[in-house]
Amino acid sequence: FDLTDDDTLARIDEARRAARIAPDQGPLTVSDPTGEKRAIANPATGEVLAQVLMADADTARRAVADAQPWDAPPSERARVLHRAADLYEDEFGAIFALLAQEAGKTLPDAVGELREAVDFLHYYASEGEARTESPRGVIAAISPWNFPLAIFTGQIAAALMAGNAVLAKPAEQTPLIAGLAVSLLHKAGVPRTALQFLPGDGGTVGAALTSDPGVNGVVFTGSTETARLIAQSMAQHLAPGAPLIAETGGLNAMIVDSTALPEQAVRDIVASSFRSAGQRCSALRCLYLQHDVAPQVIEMLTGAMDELTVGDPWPLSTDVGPVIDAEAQQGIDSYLDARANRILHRLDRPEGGHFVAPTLVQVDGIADLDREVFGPVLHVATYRARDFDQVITDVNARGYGLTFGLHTRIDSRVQEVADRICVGNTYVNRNQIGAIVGSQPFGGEALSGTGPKAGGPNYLPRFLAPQPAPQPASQQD
Ligand code: TXE
Repeated sequence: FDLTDDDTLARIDEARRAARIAPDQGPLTVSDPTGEKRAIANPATGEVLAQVLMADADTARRAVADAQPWDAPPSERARVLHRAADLYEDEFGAIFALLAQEAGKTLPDAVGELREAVDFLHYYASEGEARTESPRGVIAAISPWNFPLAIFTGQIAAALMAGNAVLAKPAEQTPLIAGLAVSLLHKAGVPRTALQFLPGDGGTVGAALTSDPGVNGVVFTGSTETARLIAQSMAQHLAPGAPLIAETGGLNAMIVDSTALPEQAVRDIVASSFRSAGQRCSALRCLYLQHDVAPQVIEMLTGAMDELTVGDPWPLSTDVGPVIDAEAQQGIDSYLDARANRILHRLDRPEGGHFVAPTLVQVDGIADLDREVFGPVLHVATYRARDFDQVITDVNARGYGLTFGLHTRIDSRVQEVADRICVGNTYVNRNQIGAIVGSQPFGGEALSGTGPKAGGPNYLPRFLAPQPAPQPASQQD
């Protein structure tokens, strides 16, 4: 989608206006599902989009009992997933409408997300076609709301392509877009017993899945705290060896040194911190500016922030949409209230909706960040040239390991950072934004995840049963 082309924009607008939301979508496969309805509201306007039946623990247990691995040759599974990718593209209007209305995504973010979901389907289909190992069996896929299509689809596509049965539990906030994805996968030919859809609460459906001995592995993306709970539950209830493939949060830093090109750095800082309203696990949270360029960069940065339009993500002019819900908004507000005397710059907040205005907060360093603030809040520290090594040490010591950015024109510094920084993804002189399926696999280290990286060659094999160790050749005389 070329968003600079007026005809394309008109076509998108017409398609998303025509999209109809299924009013009461719920679990798609279990017969007579039980649970309670939940109102799903647009985070920018408060408008209720649908009442969705959220599965309960009993429904989740019945889904596990019904699950059957996808017993088709890999070439057939690949064909179906490629076809699903085509169906996703055909449904762009409904997908963009839901990404805006349910998840608060601007159109450029929604386009990027659809692209990523489609790429995951094609990539895992191609990666898995030649694999002959057996599936693990039944995989629970538990996903967050911030990439409700791309992460949701990526997890499912890898697990399905390996031949597993998948129980897909989307985040509480985004069951509509996830339900649309599952219905497109079914339409493409994924059997309903191999892909079941279980919208529901983490503490009930998520917990029921991760403690059901019928589950053979869990793929999870979300917060580090939830990953810990899931690991504990699996250790207690699942067979030994059932894998947990987890991608979790980050406290991502960037260094801008005095040789960096300031215009480029500022453009990348704004994109890395405020795009998707800062609700990306890869987002820049702590910016280190070399002391002598700090005043200039901060002035340019506050100027660039003033150019951002914050508001309902539906109009094309919006750069920063809402955060996901009232709880997220209140959490960020109280975090900022407690740091009111350290705020360097803050935009105005639009009326209504769950908006948080992009904000700069002064800190001494990453050690001051006591948690991941999942919103458009950027912390800024300065450092002196002689302390460069210490900055890297501090970032590593903070314990997360997802992304790191560096703006410099000194080649030896790039190598030094690459050798020392402990993160999954490093970005040099460009914006620190997520994955490119197939060419830039994405995933974290330490508190940020277990690996392997999504969108890379080591991911899908984790969904296959380990091969028995080769027997030593017997001695024959
Ligand atoms: O997470 P939560 P959220 C991270 C990001 C941030 C978080 C935001 O850094 O920290 O995700 O997503 C379910 N047993 N990443 O707030 O609350 C819950 O219902 C089983 C990292 O949604 O952890 C939801 O479906 N499941 C990233 C899912 O877990 C439970 C990319 C996530 O919820 C549960 C995107 C329980 N006890 C976001 N409790 C990356 N590293 O790639 C909750 N859930």
